[in-house]
Amino acid sequence: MASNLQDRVVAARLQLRERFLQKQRATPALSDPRPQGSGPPNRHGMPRLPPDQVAAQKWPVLDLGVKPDLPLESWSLAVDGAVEAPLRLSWAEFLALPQVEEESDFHCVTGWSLLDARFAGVPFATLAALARPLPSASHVLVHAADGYSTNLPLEEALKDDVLLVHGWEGKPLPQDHGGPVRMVTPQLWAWKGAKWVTRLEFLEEDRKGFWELRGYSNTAHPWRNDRYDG
Ligand SMILES: Nc1nc2c(c(=O)[nH]1)N[C@H]1C(S)=C(S)[C@@H](COP(=O)(O)O)O[C@H]1N2
Ligand SMILES: [Mo]
Repeated sequence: MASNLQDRVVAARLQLRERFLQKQRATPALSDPRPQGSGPPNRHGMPRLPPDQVAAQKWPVLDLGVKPDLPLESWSLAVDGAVEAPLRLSWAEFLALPQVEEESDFHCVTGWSLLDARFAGVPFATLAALARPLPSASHVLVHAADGYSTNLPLEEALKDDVLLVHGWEGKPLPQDHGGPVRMVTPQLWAWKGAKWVTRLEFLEEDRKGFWELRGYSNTAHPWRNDRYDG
C-alpha cells in the first residue's frame, strides 16, 4: 500500500478517535467496573463468560437461512451516507488496506460464546477514516447481501476490536460464517456483526436494523445481560 495512504489513514483515525473518545469511554464495556468488555485484551483477569452464557466448543452457524454466494471478482464494499468521501472498495483494494489480527470473543444472545477466536481483517475505524464521517454522523447501519442489517452508534463501531473480518484461525472466513467479509463486534452481542457485508451506511440519527426492529436490545451489552427490549 502506498505510504501516503497509510499516513492518511493513521491521521484520520487519530482525528476520529479524538472526536469519539469521551463517548467511547462512557460505553458500558469500558466504564463498568467489571468485567471490562470482551476478548482476552479486555478481560483483565475477569470471568470469561458474560452472565447466562456457556462456552461453545464449535462455532455454531446462525442466520436467516439464505447464505449468499459472493464471488471475489464481483465483491465490493460501499462506504457511504453521512460521509465526506464515499467510496467503494474491490476485493483487491480491501486487501491493500492495513490488515490486523485480533483475538476476541463472540457472544451470541441465544446463550453461547465462542472464546479466543483469532480474526484477521480491517478495522471498521480504518474504513470510517477513509470515508470521513460528517461532523453530524452519529450511527452506522451495516447492510448485508442476504437482506440483513444491523445498527451501531459510532462510539461502539469505532472500537479497535470491531473488524471487517475475512480470516478466522489462519484461514479464509467460511461462507457459512459470512465470508468473504463479515463484521465482528466483540464488546456487543454477535448479531451486531453482519455476515456477508456489502455496505456501511453512515447516519445522522439512529435507524434500527433487522433484529433491533424485532425486539432485540438496541444497545446489546452482553456483560449487562442486555438482550431484549421491552
Ligand atoms: N447477514 C447476516 N448477518 C448476521 C445474521 C444474519 O442472519 N445475516 N445473523 C446474526 C446473528 S443473530 C448472529 S448470532 C451471528 C451469528 O454468526 P455465525 O453464524 O457466524 O455464528 O451473525 C449475525 N449476523
Ligand atoms: Mo443471534
